[in-house]
Amino acid sequence: MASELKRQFDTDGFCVIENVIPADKIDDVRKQVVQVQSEHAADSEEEMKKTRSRGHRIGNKGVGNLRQVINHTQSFAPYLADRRIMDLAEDLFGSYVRISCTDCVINYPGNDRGYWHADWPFNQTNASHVVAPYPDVTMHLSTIWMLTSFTAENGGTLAIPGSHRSARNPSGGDMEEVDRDAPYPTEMHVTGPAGSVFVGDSRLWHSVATNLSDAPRVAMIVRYAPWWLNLNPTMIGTPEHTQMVVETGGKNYEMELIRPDVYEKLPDNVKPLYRYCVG
Ligand SMILES: O=C(O)CCC(=O)C(=O)O
Repeated sequence: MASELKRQFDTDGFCVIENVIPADKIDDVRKQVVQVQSEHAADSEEEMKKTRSRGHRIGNKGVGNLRQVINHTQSFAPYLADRRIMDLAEDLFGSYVRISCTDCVINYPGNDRGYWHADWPFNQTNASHVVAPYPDVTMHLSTIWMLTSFTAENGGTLAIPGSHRSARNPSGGDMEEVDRDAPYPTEMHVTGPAGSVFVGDSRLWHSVATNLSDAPRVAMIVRYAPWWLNLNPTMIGTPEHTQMVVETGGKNYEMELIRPDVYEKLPDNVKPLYRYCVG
């Protein structure tokens, strides 16, 4: 099983791992995430204005967001170090893996389709990004946690299998042959039952799909990074973030530190993943 996931990941640039959040826990996790998002999203927007940051998902009408959702609910924490995810991460990065993003996203019915992009540090619209052409190396893992089932109808993420091997991506709008806003011939929806986790190479071209159902599609975005990837430009308050994002008036993927009281209560196998960003 583990090697089959790795084979899919290597070939397609992603795989889907089922039952990461057990069936008897998924409803509670989803309810808690939806609740804290509705309670704290406005504060988070205010904070973004104060730090003069423009965030990452602005422009996607109909998508609610809350960054570092783990500061508000830890209901999903027991599953963050799932052995199948960690095996993939450690196979690629070795020891000392870090979690570099724990956000939630809620795609409401009728939300806008997004543009083709790869995730930080490959999204060319971000103030800090790896300049194309990229070497063929997995530098970051993007995972999307399905807190409701993902289907084609409710906007399961659109992905282009194999695109992770490309030395560039269309996010900057400068690839003559690819329109970042248009359907792509080999695009597909990533689907899976609630509790599944999509694990992708952050270079994979993907996009937010429109939710055509009548219920919100709820998910978490969790990223896993090797110790050697410099995350400082994404961390509000660091000199690199100030220099590269605030002073340029740019936008970036951004994260907040984990509160010490939250960190202390995390499961022992999850603490090492956040140890670098407690404050
Ligand atoms: O919510 C989705 O389906 C995709 C999210 C996404 O594109 C991202 O977080 O970069």
